[in-house]
Amino acid sequence: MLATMKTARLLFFFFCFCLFHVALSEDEIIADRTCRAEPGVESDFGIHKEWEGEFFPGISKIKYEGPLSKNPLAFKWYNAEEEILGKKMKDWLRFSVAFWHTFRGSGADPFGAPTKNWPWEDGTNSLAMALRRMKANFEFLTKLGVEMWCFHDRDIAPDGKTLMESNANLDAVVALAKQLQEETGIHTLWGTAQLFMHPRYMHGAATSPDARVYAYAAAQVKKAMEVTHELGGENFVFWGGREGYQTLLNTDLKKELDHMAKFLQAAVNWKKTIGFNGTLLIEPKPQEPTKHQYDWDAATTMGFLQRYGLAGEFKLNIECNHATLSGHSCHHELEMSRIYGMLGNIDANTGDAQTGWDTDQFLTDIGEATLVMLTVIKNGGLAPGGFNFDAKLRRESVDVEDLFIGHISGMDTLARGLRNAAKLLQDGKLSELVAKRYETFNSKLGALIEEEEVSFEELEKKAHEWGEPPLSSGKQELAEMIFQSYL
Ligand code: XUL
Ligand code: CO
Repeated sequence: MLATMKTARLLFFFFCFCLFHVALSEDEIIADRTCRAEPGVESDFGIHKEWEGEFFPGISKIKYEGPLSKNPLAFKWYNAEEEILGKKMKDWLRFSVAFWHTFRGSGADPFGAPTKNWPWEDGTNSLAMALRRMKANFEFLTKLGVEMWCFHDRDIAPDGKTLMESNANLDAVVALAKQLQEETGIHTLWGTAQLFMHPRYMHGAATSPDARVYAYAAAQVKKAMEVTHELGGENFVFWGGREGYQTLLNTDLKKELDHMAKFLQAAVNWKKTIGFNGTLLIEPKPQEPTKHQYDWDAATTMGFLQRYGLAGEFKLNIECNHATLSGHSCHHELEMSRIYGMLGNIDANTGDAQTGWDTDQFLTDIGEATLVMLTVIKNGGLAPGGFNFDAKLRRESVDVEDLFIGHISGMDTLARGLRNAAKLLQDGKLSELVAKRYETFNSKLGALIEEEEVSFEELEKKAHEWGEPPLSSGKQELAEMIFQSYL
Protein backbone atom coordinates (compact mmCIF):
# COMPACT_ATOMS: atom_id res chain seq x y z
CA MET A 1 0.00 0.00 0.00
CA LEU A 2 2.72 2.40 1.15
CA ALA A 3 4.84 1.38 -1.84
CA THR A 4 1.93 2.08 -4.20
CA MET A 5 1.38 5.49 -2.64
CA LYS A 6 5.07 6.23 -2.92
CA THR A 7 5.05 5.24 -6.59
CA ALA A 8 1.93 7.32 -7.16
CA ARG A 9 3.57 10.29 -5.49
CA LEU A 10 6.74 9.79 -7.51
CA LEU A 11 4.70 9.55 -10.68
CA PHE A 12 2.83 12.70 -9.71
CA PHE A 13 6.10 14.61 -9.18
CA PHE A 14 7.46 13.34 -12.47
CA PHE A 15 4.24 14.40 -14.19
CA CYS A 16 4.50 17.88 -12.66
CA PHE A 17 8.15 18.06 -13.71
CA CYS A 18 7.17 17.22 -17.26
CA LEU A 19 4.31 19.70 -17.14
CA PHE A 20 6.68 22.36 -15.82
CA HIS A 21 8.95 21.72 -18.77
CA VAL A 22 6.03 21.94 -21.16
CA ALA A 23 5.02 25.13 -19.38
CA LEU A 24 8.32 26.75 -20.29
CA SER A 25 8.57 28.86 -23.41
CA GLU A 26 8.62 27.15 -26.79
CA ASP A 27 12.39 27.74 -26.89
CA GLU A 28 12.87 25.45 -23.97
CA ILE A 29 10.42 22.89 -25.25
CA ILE A 30 12.50 22.65 -28.40
CA ALA A 31 15.64 21.96 -26.40
CA ASP A 32 13.91 19.78 -23.81
CA ARG A 33 14.08 16.05 -24.22
CA THR A 34 13.13 14.95 -20.68
CA CYS A 35 9.53 14.18 -21.51
CA ARG A 36 10.34 12.44 -24.72
CA ALA A 37 8.12 9.49 -25.60
CA GLU A 38 8.33 7.43 -28.76
CA PRO A 39 5.30 5.70 -30.27
CA GLY A 40 4.55 2.43 -28.55
CA VAL A 41 6.73 3.37 -25.59
CA GLU A 42 5.22 3.77 -22.16
CA SER A 43 5.65 7.20 -20.63
CA ASP A 44 3.92 9.23 -17.98
CA PHE A 45 1.56 10.47 -20.66
CA GLY A 46 0.40 6.91 -21.35
CA ILE A 47 1.09 4.51 -24.19
CA HIS A 48 2.01 6.38 -27.37
CA LYS A 49 0.50 4.65 -30.35
CA GLU A 50 0.74 5.61 -33.98
CA TRP A 51 -2.10 8.07 -34.69
CA GLU A 52 -5.02 6.50 -36.46
CA GLY A 53 -7.75 8.26 -38.41
CA GLU A 54 -8.30 11.96 -38.98
CA PHE A 55 -6.72 14.73 -36.96
CA PHE A 56 -9.68 17.04 -37.58
CA PRO A 57 -12.71 14.74 -37.49
CA GLY A 58 -16.00 16.50 -38.00
CA ILE A 59 -14.43 19.25 -40.10
CA SER A 60 -14.77 18.72 -43.81
CA LYS A 61 -13.31 20.71 -46.69
CA ILE A 62 -14.08 24.42 -46.21
CA LYS A 63 -16.33 25.70 -48.98
CA TYR A 64 -17.27 29.10 -50.37
CA GLU A 65 -20.86 29.90 -49.35
CA GLY A 66 -20.98 33.63 -50.18
CA PRO A 67 -21.44 36.80 -48.09
CA LEU A 68 -24.83 35.81 -46.69
CA SER A 69 -23.54 32.63 -45.05
CA LYS A 70 -23.43 32.55 -41.27
CA ASN A 71 -21.42 29.33 -41.18
CA PRO A 72 -18.12 30.00 -39.33
CA LEU A 73 -16.53 27.09 -41.19
CA ALA A 74 -17.22 28.51 -44.68
CA PHE A 75 -15.73 31.27 -46.83
CA LYS A 76 -17.90 34.31 -47.39
CA TRP A 77 -15.56 36.27 -49.67
CA TYR A 78 -12.76 33.94 -50.72
CA ASN A 79 -13.82 32.00 -53.78
CA ALA A 80 -10.56 30.38 -54.93
CA GLU A 81 -11.45 29.87 -58.60
CA GLU A 82 -13.32 33.15 -59.16
CA GLU A 83 -11.52 35.60 -61.44
CA ILE A 84 -10.79 39.15 -60.37
CA LEU A 85 -9.07 41.42 -62.91
CA GLY A 86 -8.33 38.40 -65.09
CA LYS A 87 -6.67 36.29 -62.40
CA LYS A 88 -8.07 33.66 -60.05
CA MET A 89 -8.42 34.75 -56.44
CA LYS A 90 -6.16 31.92 -55.34
CA ASP A 91 -3.45 33.21 -57.69
CA TRP A 92 -3.69 36.76 -56.43
CA LEU A 93 -3.64 35.60 -52.84
CA ARG A 94 -1.33 32.54 -52.82
CA PHE A 95 -2.11 31.72 -49.18
CA SER A 96 0.23 29.79 -46.95
CA VAL A 97 -0.01 28.44 -43.40
CA ALA A 98 2.88 29.11 -41.01
CA PHE A 99 3.77 25.82 -39.37
CA TRP A 100 5.33 27.51 -36.33
CA HIS A 101 2.17 29.24 -35.18
CA THR A 102 -0.43 26.74 -36.25
CA PHE A 103 1.37 23.59 -35.16
CA ARG A 104 3.97 24.77 -32.64
CA GLY A 105 2.13 27.69 -31.05
CA SER A 106 1.43 26.50 -27.53
CA GLY A 107 -0.32 29.56 -26.14
CA ALA A 108 2.49 30.01 -23.58
CA ASP A 109 3.42 33.57 -22.70
CA PRO A 110 5.92 35.00 -20.20
CA PHE A 111 3.21 34.82 -17.52
CA GLY A 112 1.61 31.50 -18.22
CA ALA A 113 1.82 27.91 -19.30
CA PRO A 114 0.72 26.51 -22.65
CA THR A 115 -3.03 26.42 -23.17
CA LYS A 116 -3.32 24.43 -26.39
CA ASN A 117 -3.87 20.78 -25.69
CA TRP A 118 -4.24 19.65 -29.28
CA PRO A 119 -5.39 16.03 -29.27
CA TRP A 120 -2.58 14.86 -31.56
CA GLU A 121 0.17 16.21 -29.28
CA ASP A 122 1.70 13.85 -26.71
CA GLY A 123 3.66 16.46 -24.73
CA THR A 124 7.00 15.51 -26.28
CA ASN A 125 9.35 17.02 -28.79
CA SER A 126 10.28 13.63 -30.19
CA LEU A 127 10.89 12.76 -33.80
CA ALA A 128 7.80 10.53 -33.75
CA MET A 129 5.74 13.51 -32.60
CA ALA A 130 7.26 15.68 -35.33
CA LEU A 131 6.23 13.16 -37.96
CA ARG A 132 2.69 12.89 -36.62
CA ARG A 133 2.38 16.68 -36.46
CA MET A 134 3.44 16.91 -40.09
CA LYS A 135 0.57 14.63 -41.06
CA ALA A 136 -1.80 16.88 -39.12
CA ASN A 137 -0.39 19.87 -41.03
CA PHE A 138 -1.23 18.34 -44.40
CA GLU A 139 -4.74 17.36 -43.35
CA PHE A 140 -5.27 20.91 -42.09
CA LEU A 141 -4.00 22.48 -45.34
CA THR A 142 -6.12 20.15 -47.47
CA LYS A 143 -9.31 20.85 -45.52
CA LEU A 144 -8.66 24.60 -45.46
CA GLY A 145 -7.94 24.66 -49.20
CA VAL A 146 -4.56 26.35 -48.73
CA GLU A 147 -1.97 25.07 -51.16
CA MET A 148 1.24 26.25 -49.50
CA TRP A 149 3.01 26.17 -46.17
CA CYS A 150 6.08 27.75 -44.56
CA PHE A 151 8.41 26.41 -41.88
CA HIS A 152 11.51 26.96 -39.77
CA ASP A 153 13.89 24.01 -39.64
CA ARG A 154 13.54 23.65 -35.87
CA ASP A 155 9.71 23.86 -35.86
CA ILE A 156 9.33 20.82 -37.97
CA ALA A 157 12.08 18.66 -36.47
CA PRO A 158 13.60 18.50 -32.99
CA ASP A 159 17.05 19.85 -32.24
CA GLY A 160 19.48 17.00 -31.71
CA LYS A 161 22.45 16.82 -29.34
CA THR A 162 24.77 17.55 -32.25
CA LEU A 163 24.39 19.36 -35.54
CA MET A 164 24.59 16.01 -37.26
CA GLU A 165 21.72 14.63 -35.17
CA SER A 166 19.63 17.76 -35.83
CA ASN A 167 20.25 17.38 -39.57
CA ALA A 168 19.23 13.71 -39.45
CA ASN A 169 15.99 14.61 -37.62
CA LEU A 170 15.30 17.24 -40.24
CA ASP A 171 15.94 14.83 -43.09
CA ALA A 172 13.47 12.33 -41.62
CA VAL A 173 10.68 14.91 -41.33
CA VAL A 174 11.44 16.46 -44.73
CA ALA A 175 11.20 13.01 -46.37
CA LEU A 176 7.68 12.63 -44.96
CA ALA A 177 6.72 16.21 -45.90
CA LYS A 178 7.93 15.59 -49.44
CA GLN A 179 5.83 12.44 -49.69
CA LEU A 180 2.76 14.29 -48.33
CA GLN A 181 3.37 17.16 -50.77
CA GLU A 182 3.38 14.68 -53.66
CA GLU A 183 0.18 13.03 -52.41
CA THR A 184 -1.74 16.28 -51.88
CA GLY A 185 -0.29 18.69 -54.48
CA ILE A 186 0.49 21.13 -51.67
CA HIS A 187 3.86 22.83 -51.90
CA THR A 188 6.33 24.92 -49.94
CA LEU A 189 6.14 28.71 -50.17
CA TRP A 190 9.29 29.16 -48.12
CA GLY A 191 11.58 27.69 -45.57
CA THR A 192 13.83 29.44 -43.09
CA ALA A 193 16.37 28.68 -40.38
CA GLN A 194 15.46 29.28 -36.78
CA LEU A 195 18.47 31.18 -35.46
CA PHE A 196 16.99 32.71 -32.34
CA MET A 197 15.67 30.14 -29.84
CA HIS A 198 18.78 28.23 -28.90
CA PRO A 199 20.94 29.94 -26.21
CA ARG A 200 23.97 29.79 -28.55
CA TYR A 201 22.27 32.53 -30.57
CA MET A 202 21.65 34.87 -27.64
CA HIS A 203 24.06 37.48 -29.11
CA GLY A 204 22.83 36.93 -32.65
CA ALA A 205 23.80 34.49 -35.37
CA ALA A 206 25.46 36.22 -38.35
CA THR A 207 26.11 39.20 -36.06
CA SER A 208 27.29 37.21 -33.05
CA PRO A 209 30.66 38.41 -31.70
CA ASP A 210 31.67 34.73 -31.59
CA ALA A 211 33.00 33.29 -34.86
CA ARG A 212 32.03 29.79 -33.67
CA VAL A 213 28.39 30.86 -33.47
CA TYR A 214 28.67 32.50 -36.91
CA ALA A 215 29.92 29.19 -38.31
CA TYR A 216 27.20 27.17 -36.57
CA ALA A 217 24.54 29.51 -37.95
CA ALA A 218 26.02 29.21 -41.44
CA ALA A 219 25.88 25.42 -41.20
CA GLN A 220 22.26 25.62 -40.09
CA VAL A 221 21.28 27.98 -42.92
CA LYS A 222 23.15 25.82 -45.43
CA LYS A 223 21.11 22.79 -44.39
CA ALA A 224 17.82 24.74 -44.21
CA MET A 225 18.41 25.99 -47.76
CA GLU A 226 19.07 22.44 -48.91
CA VAL A 227 15.86 21.04 -47.42
CA THR A 228 13.83 23.99 -48.73
CA HIS A 229 15.24 23.19 -52.17
CA GLU A 230 14.46 19.50 -51.66
CA LEU A 231 10.83 20.44 -50.93
CA GLY A 232 10.64 22.62 -54.04
CA GLY A 233 10.35 25.80 -51.93
CA GLU A 234 9.74 28.93 -53.96
CA ASN A 235 11.57 31.26 -51.58
CA PHE A 236 13.93 31.22 -48.61
CA VAL A 237 13.51 33.76 -45.81
CA PHE A 238 15.99 35.51 -43.56
CA TRP A 239 14.37 37.10 -40.56
CA GLY A 240 17.17 38.51 -38.40
CA GLY A 241 15.93 36.85 -35.19
CA ARG A 242 18.58 38.28 -32.88
CA GLU A 243 20.60 40.24 -35.43
CA GLY A 244 20.68 43.51 -33.56
CA TYR A 245 21.95 44.93 -30.29
CA GLN A 246 20.84 45.59 -26.72
CA THR A 247 23.38 48.39 -26.16
CA LEU A 248 25.87 50.13 -28.42
CA LEU A 249 28.28 50.28 -25.47
CA ASN A 250 29.34 46.67 -26.04
CA THR A 251 28.73 46.53 -29.80
CA ASP A 252 30.97 47.08 -32.81
CA LEU A 253 28.19 48.18 -35.13
CA LYS A 254 30.28 48.26 -38.30
CA LYS A 255 31.78 44.82 -37.68
CA GLU A 256 28.33 43.29 -37.12
CA LEU A 257 26.82 44.83 -40.26
CA ASP A 258 29.87 43.76 -42.29
CA HIS A 259 29.53 40.22 -40.91
CA MET A 260 25.84 40.10 -41.74
CA ALA A 261 26.59 41.12 -45.33
CA LYS A 262 29.31 38.43 -45.64
CA PHE A 263 26.85 35.86 -44.30
CA LEU A 264 24.16 36.84 -46.80
CA GLN A 265 26.71 36.77 -49.63
CA ALA A 266 27.67 33.23 -48.61
CA ALA A 267 23.97 32.29 -48.74
CA VAL A 268 23.72 33.73 -52.26
CA ASN A 269 26.75 31.67 -53.26
CA TRP A 270 25.28 28.52 -51.71
CA LYS A 271 21.97 29.10 -53.49
CA LYS A 272 23.86 29.09 -56.77
CA THR A 273 25.94 26.04 -55.84
CA ILE A 274 22.89 23.89 -55.08
CA GLY A 275 20.88 25.26 -58.01
CA PHE A 276 18.11 26.73 -55.85
CA ASN A 277 16.13 29.10 -58.06
CA GLY A 278 13.84 30.48 -55.36
CA THR A 279 13.89 34.10 -54.20
CA LEU A 280 15.92 35.03 -51.13
CA LEU A 281 13.82 37.26 -48.90
CA ILE A 282 14.71 39.49 -45.96
CA GLU A 283 11.99 40.19 -43.43
CA PRO A 284 12.37 43.57 -41.72
CA LYS A 285 11.43 44.06 -38.07
CA PRO A 286 12.46 47.02 -35.91
CA GLN A 287 12.73 45.57 -32.43
CA GLU A 288 11.92 42.45 -30.45
CA PRO A 289 13.72 40.39 -29.37
CA THR A 290 16.64 42.86 -29.45
CA LYS A 291 15.99 46.51 -28.73
CA HIS A 292 17.32 47.41 -32.17
CA GLN A 293 17.05 44.89 -34.99
CA TYR A 294 19.35 45.70 -37.91
CA ASP A 295 16.69 45.13 -40.59
CA TRP A 296 14.59 47.88 -39.00
CA ASP A 297 12.19 48.51 -41.86
CA ALA A 298 12.00 48.25 -45.65
CA ALA A 299 14.01 51.40 -46.33
CA THR A 300 16.80 50.47 -43.89
CA THR A 301 16.99 46.95 -45.29
CA MET A 302 17.08 48.11 -48.90
CA GLY A 303 19.78 50.66 -47.99
CA PHE A 304 21.83 47.91 -46.36
CA LEU A 305 21.47 45.61 -49.37
CA GLN A 306 22.46 48.45 -51.71
CA ARG A 307 25.48 49.40 -49.59
CA TYR A 308 26.83 45.84 -49.68
CA GLY A 309 26.06 45.13 -53.35
CA LEU A 310 23.34 42.58 -52.49
CA ALA A 311 20.27 44.42 -53.79
CA GLY A 312 19.99 42.32 -56.93
CA GLU A 313 19.97 39.07 -54.93
CA PHE A 314 17.22 39.72 -52.39
CA LYS A 315 13.65 40.88 -52.10
CA LEU A 316 11.65 41.74 -49.00
CA ASN A 317 9.10 39.83 -46.97
CA ILE A 318 6.90 42.51 -45.42
CA GLU A 319 5.07 41.60 -42.23
CA CYS A 320 2.23 43.98 -41.32
CA ASN A 321 2.76 43.79 -37.56
CA HIS A 322 6.48 44.48 -38.02
CA ALA A 323 5.56 47.50 -40.15
CA THR A 324 3.45 49.05 -37.42
CA LEU A 325 6.11 48.31 -34.78
CA SER A 326 8.54 50.36 -36.90
CA GLY A 327 6.15 53.30 -36.81
CA HIS A 328 4.94 52.81 -40.38
CA SER A 329 1.73 51.45 -41.80
CA CYS A 330 1.78 48.12 -43.57
CA HIS A 331 0.74 49.98 -46.72
CA HIS A 332 3.83 52.22 -46.43
CA GLU A 333 6.20 49.27 -46.13
CA LEU A 334 4.54 47.51 -49.06
CA GLU A 335 4.67 50.61 -51.24
CA MET A 336 8.32 51.31 -50.36
CA SER A 337 9.22 47.78 -51.42
CA ARG A 338 7.02 47.82 -54.49
CA ILE A 339 8.31 51.07 -55.97
CA TYR A 340 11.88 49.75 -55.86
CA GLY A 341 10.89 46.36 -57.30
CA MET A 342 11.68 44.62 -54.02
CA LEU A 343 8.29 43.32 -52.85
CA GLY A 344 8.61 39.55 -52.59
CA ASN A 345 6.17 38.21 -50.00
CA ILE A 346 3.76 39.30 -47.29
CA ASP A 347 3.58 37.86 -43.78
CA ALA A 348 -0.12 38.47 -43.37
CA ASN A 349 -1.05 39.52 -39.86
CA THR A 350 -1.82 42.57 -37.80
CA GLY A 351 -0.93 44.05 -34.43
CA ASP A 352 -3.02 45.64 -31.74
CA ALA A 353 -3.13 49.43 -31.58
CA GLN A 354 -2.92 49.32 -27.77
CA THR A 355 -0.13 46.77 -27.57
CA GLY A 356 3.52 47.61 -28.17
CA TRP A 357 4.77 44.23 -29.31
CA ASP A 358 4.34 41.69 -32.08
CA THR A 359 0.93 40.17 -31.37
CA ASP A 360 0.72 38.34 -34.72
CA GLN A 361 -3.06 38.44 -35.04
CA PHE A 362 -5.13 37.42 -38.03
CA LEU A 363 -5.96 40.49 -40.10
CA THR A 364 -9.67 41.34 -39.90
CA ASP A 365 -9.65 45.04 -40.80
CA ILE A 366 -11.25 45.45 -44.24
CA GLY A 367 -9.75 48.93 -44.79
CA GLU A 368 -6.25 47.65 -44.04
CA ALA A 369 -6.77 44.63 -46.30
CA THR A 370 -7.95 46.90 -49.13
CA LEU A 371 -4.80 49.04 -48.83
CA VAL A 372 -2.63 45.91 -48.82
CA MET A 373 -4.38 44.58 -51.91
CA LEU A 374 -4.04 47.92 -53.73
CA THR A 375 -0.29 47.46 -53.56
CA VAL A 376 -0.47 43.79 -54.48
CA ILE A 377 -2.55 44.52 -57.58
CA LYS A 378 -0.22 47.35 -58.60
CA ASN A 379 2.63 44.88 -58.14
CA GLY A 380 0.94 42.43 -60.53
CA GLY A 381 0.60 39.89 -57.69
CA LEU A 382 3.25 38.43 -55.43
CA ALA A 383 4.35 35.23 -57.16
CA PRO A 384 6.66 33.48 -56.49
CA GLY A 385 5.85 34.98 -53.10
CA GLY A 386 2.49 34.80 -51.40
CA PHE A 387 0.52 35.61 -48.28
CA ASN A 388 1.90 33.62 -45.39
CA PHE A 389 -0.31 33.68 -42.30
CA ASP A 390 2.35 34.53 -39.75
CA ALA A 391 -0.55 34.75 -37.32
CA LYS A 392 -1.56 32.89 -34.21
CA LEU A 393 -4.62 32.23 -32.14
CA ARG A 394 -5.04 34.19 -28.94
CA ARG A 395 -3.88 32.30 -25.87
CA GLU A 396 -7.49 31.90 -24.79
CA SER A 397 -8.63 30.28 -28.06
CA VAL A 398 -8.23 26.62 -27.32
CA ASP A 399 -10.63 24.74 -29.59
CA VAL A 400 -9.30 22.88 -32.62
CA GLU A 401 -11.91 24.61 -34.79
CA ASP A 402 -10.40 27.97 -33.79
CA LEU A 403 -7.39 27.09 -35.97
CA PHE A 404 -9.73 26.91 -38.95
CA ILE A 405 -11.79 29.96 -37.98
CA GLY A 406 -8.67 32.16 -37.58
CA HIS A 407 -7.41 31.27 -41.06
CA ILE A 408 -10.85 31.48 -42.71
CA SER A 409 -11.30 34.93 -41.22
CA GLY A 410 -7.86 36.08 -42.42
CA MET A 411 -8.45 34.66 -45.90
CA ASP A 412 -11.89 36.21 -46.20
CA THR A 413 -10.59 39.60 -45.06
CA LEU A 414 -7.87 39.64 -47.73
CA ALA A 415 -10.30 38.32 -50.35
CA ARG A 416 -12.66 41.16 -49.50
CA GLY A 417 -9.73 43.57 -49.71
CA LEU A 418 -8.94 42.20 -53.17
CA ARG A 419 -12.52 42.71 -54.37
CA ASN A 420 -12.57 46.28 -53.00
CA ALA A 421 -9.16 47.23 -54.36
CA ALA A 422 -10.00 45.89 -57.82
CA LYS A 423 -13.17 48.04 -57.93
CA LEU A 424 -11.33 51.08 -56.63
CA LEU A 425 -8.65 50.75 -59.31
CA GLN A 426 -11.16 50.04 -62.07
CA ASP A 427 -13.22 53.05 -61.06
CA GLY A 428 -10.09 55.23 -61.41
CA LYS A 429 -11.32 58.19 -59.30
CA LEU A 430 -8.50 57.92 -56.80
CA SER A 431 -5.84 57.57 -59.51
CA GLU A 432 -7.32 60.66 -61.23
CA LEU A 433 -7.07 62.60 -57.98
CA VAL A 434 -3.42 61.61 -57.58
CA ALA A 435 -2.58 62.37 -61.21
CA LYS A 436 -4.17 65.81 -60.85
CA ARG A 437 -1.96 66.67 -57.88
CA TYR A 438 1.13 66.26 -60.05
CA GLU A 439 -0.21 67.73 -63.28
CA THR A 440 2.20 70.67 -63.32
CA PHE A 441 4.95 68.13 -63.94
CA ASN A 442 3.28 67.50 -67.28
CA SER A 443 4.54 70.95 -68.34
CA LYS A 444 7.64 71.22 -70.50
CA LEU A 445 9.83 72.11 -67.53
CA GLY A 446 8.19 69.45 -65.35
CA ALA A 447 9.04 66.78 -67.89
CA LEU A 448 12.59 68.11 -68.11
CA ILE A 449 12.95 67.92 -64.30
CA GLU A 450 11.80 64.32 -64.32
CA GLU A 451 13.63 63.11 -67.40
CA GLU A 452 16.76 65.27 -67.66
CA GLU A 453 18.91 67.31 -65.33
CA VAL A 454 17.73 70.85 -64.79
CA SER A 455 20.18 73.16 -63.06
CA PHE A 456 19.38 75.47 -60.16
CA GLU A 457 20.09 78.49 -62.41
CA GLU A 458 17.44 77.43 -64.94
CA LEU A 459 14.94 76.69 -62.15
CA GLU A 460 15.65 80.07 -60.56
CA LYS A 461 14.91 81.79 -63.89
CA LYS A 462 11.58 79.94 -64.08
CA ALA A 463 10.71 80.79 -60.47
CA HIS A 464 11.09 84.52 -61.27
CA GLU A 465 8.97 84.10 -64.40
CA TRP A 466 6.18 82.09 -62.72
CA GLY A 467 6.07 84.13 -59.50
CA GLU A 468 4.39 82.93 -56.31
CA PRO A 469 2.79 79.48 -56.93
CA PRO A 470 -0.93 79.33 -56.05
CA LEU A 471 -2.00 77.06 -53.19
CA SER A 472 -3.73 73.92 -54.40
CA SER A 473 -5.71 71.53 -52.20
CA GLY A 474 -4.33 68.09 -51.31
CA LYS A 475 -7.90 66.77 -51.36
CA GLN A 476 -7.17 64.31 -48.55
CA GLU A 477 -10.76 64.23 -47.30
CA LEU A 478 -12.00 63.56 -50.79
CA ALA A 479 -9.43 60.78 -51.21
CA GLU A 480 -10.59 59.26 -47.92
CA MET A 481 -14.23 59.58 -48.97
CA ILE A 482 -13.56 57.82 -52.26
CA PHE A 483 -11.56 55.08 -50.51
CA GLN A 484 -14.14 54.33 -47.85
CA SER A 485 -16.97 54.19 -50.39
CA TYR A 486 -15.37 50.96 -51.70
CA LEU A 487 -15.19 49.14 -48.37
C1 XUL B 1 9.08 36.85 -36.12
C2 XUL B 1 8.66 36.42 -37.45
C3 XUL B 1 9.22 35.13 -37.92
C4 XUL B 1 9.60 35.12 -39.35
C5 XUL B 1 10.29 33.85 -39.79
O1 XUL B 1 8.55 38.05 -35.71
O2 XUL B 1 7.89 37.07 -38.11
O3 XUL B 1 8.30 34.14 -37.63
O4 XUL B 1 8.49 35.29 -40.17
O5 XUL B 1 11.41 33.58 -39.05
CO1 CO C 1 7.10 36.83 -40.07
